[in-house]
Amino acid sequence: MSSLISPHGGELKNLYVTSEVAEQQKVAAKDYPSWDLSHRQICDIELLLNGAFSPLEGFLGEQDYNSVVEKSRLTDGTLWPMPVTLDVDQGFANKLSAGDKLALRDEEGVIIALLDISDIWEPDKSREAEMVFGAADEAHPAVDYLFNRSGNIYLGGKLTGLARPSHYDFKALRDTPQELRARFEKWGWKKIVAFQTRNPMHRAHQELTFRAAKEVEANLLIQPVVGMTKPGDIDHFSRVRCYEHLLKNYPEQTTMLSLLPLAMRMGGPREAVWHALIRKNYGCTHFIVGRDHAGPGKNSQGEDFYGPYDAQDLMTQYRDEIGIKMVPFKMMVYVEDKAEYQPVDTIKEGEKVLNISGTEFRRRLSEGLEIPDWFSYSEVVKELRKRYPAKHKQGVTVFFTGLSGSGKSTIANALLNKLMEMGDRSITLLDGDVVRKNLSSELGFSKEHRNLNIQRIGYVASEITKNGGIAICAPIAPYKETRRQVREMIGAVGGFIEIHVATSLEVCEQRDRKGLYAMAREGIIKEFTGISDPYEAPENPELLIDTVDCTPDEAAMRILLKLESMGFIR
Ligand code: PPS
Repeated sequence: MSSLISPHGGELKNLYVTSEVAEQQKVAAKDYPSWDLSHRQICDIELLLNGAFSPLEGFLGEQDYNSVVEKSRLTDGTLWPMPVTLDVDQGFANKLSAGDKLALRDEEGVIIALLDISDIWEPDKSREAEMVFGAADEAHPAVDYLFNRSGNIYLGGKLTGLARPSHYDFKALRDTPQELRARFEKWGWKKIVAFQTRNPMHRAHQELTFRAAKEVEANLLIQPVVGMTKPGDIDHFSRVRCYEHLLKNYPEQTTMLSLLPLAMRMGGPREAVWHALIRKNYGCTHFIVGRDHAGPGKNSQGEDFYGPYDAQDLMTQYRDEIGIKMVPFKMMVYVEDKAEYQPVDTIKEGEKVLNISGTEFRRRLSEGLEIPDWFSYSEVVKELRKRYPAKHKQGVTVFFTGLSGSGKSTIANALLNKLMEMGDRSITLLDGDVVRKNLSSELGFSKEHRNLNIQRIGYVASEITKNGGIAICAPIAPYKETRRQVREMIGAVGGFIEIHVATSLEVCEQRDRKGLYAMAREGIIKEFTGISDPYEAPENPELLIDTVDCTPDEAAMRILLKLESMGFIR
């Protein structure tokens, strides 16, 4: 463990021990209790160990935690706005005592660090939510995480770093604070303005960073977050490819791209101060804070959690002690007559301003509509179109539900053939009977087994959908809650349409193609849907079909038209 003092950014912690010591410690650690780190904890630990969270030397103890929550300061008075804590569940904590050593492992089981446990306590999560994020409202991603995903007990203590968390992607763009400081020194960069982002960068962002760098006559560091961002954000793989395209449009040798494996909390003003301190540790002298920095969106009342410039105000409050200068920016808008971007507060009366919101941008991507050059570079748009293809190129699941003998399989088969005839997507049919012969051959018809069966179908369909194919599922799927879960899982990766084949029980029983209803009535088959087991009809299916008044061919055509009207085929 060491500290480094350099002209870039002040004292820097390094919590790693040498590789020889690490090997010895790993052997000893075999006898310690061990904790598998969550993704967020791995992000936090990486930045603790490499000094990006200097002056912290581990996860906060109880007193420091209380002080940070209440005052944005460590107990020694140092400015630190964000609690960085190790949460575990009560059952695990019961086995630990202060003074114990704990081995901390990554997802592959590698010991990343040892924690010398100094504190074990149960935090008041509501107070943390109120004081740090401004509200105990689960619409805030960090509050949701705090209440629903993080453990109830916190462990504090100093860390000893044994191994770097591994990354297999974009290795050339990942730097520790020490490495980045060394690079600045080598390149002769004295003043560095950092830009933080969790979104793809378009022309407005480029103009903003250009202006910031010019204003303070500094080099520019684009340092996007690639750890955890707001749920629903564009994945970092696509974003980094976009940044790489954008980088070509900056003057040579002025700008650098480096990735930050931070787990954001979306904590607005406090998070801005935290981001600034992290950038100071990376050796930057200036930090851009724009509109709604690290904003979490709307609260459960539909109002913004923070004001658009609250983050700038808080940064101003700590101006004299933070050790890095803020470069504040207003929102940039495109002035059509001047064909250039300008801060919104400099627009003169009568000037025509153009803007495409994030929502509108996503709509245009999903409809395959034009995205103008003034908004973004064509290479960036191309990259995003690859990741977010227009609806007619996206995957989709057509999910049938209905009683046994209602006609699901026949219609599904007709639909399969019609789609095959069109020939532009790969199509998979997951028919109820067929699935039960293969994927779910060991399952029966209890509620538990039926749910498992539907979840398996949903999982396979979601993989097909995610990869751009069409999955046609035709199980009975009698339970509403399971269907809802499947819809949610698939909806997150592509299209989902539910079709209720609503042929009545009387008609199904009259047809009794397989003779199962007769056997169910006689009690030979138990738990038979509609007879001795419930069927919960969907309330809002995308389509309802009764096979009494249409042929399989007509039914399949109605589904094709539905898919067309929803944009999934054209
Ligand atoms: S479920 O509830 O969705 O898991 O059912 P599923 O896998 O779609 O059922 C497939 C076929 O199993 C036959 N079968 C039964 N259905 C309902 N209840 C009981 N107890 C039962 N036992 C066997 C039935 O023929 C289903 O086929 P379909 O194609 O729906 O007629």
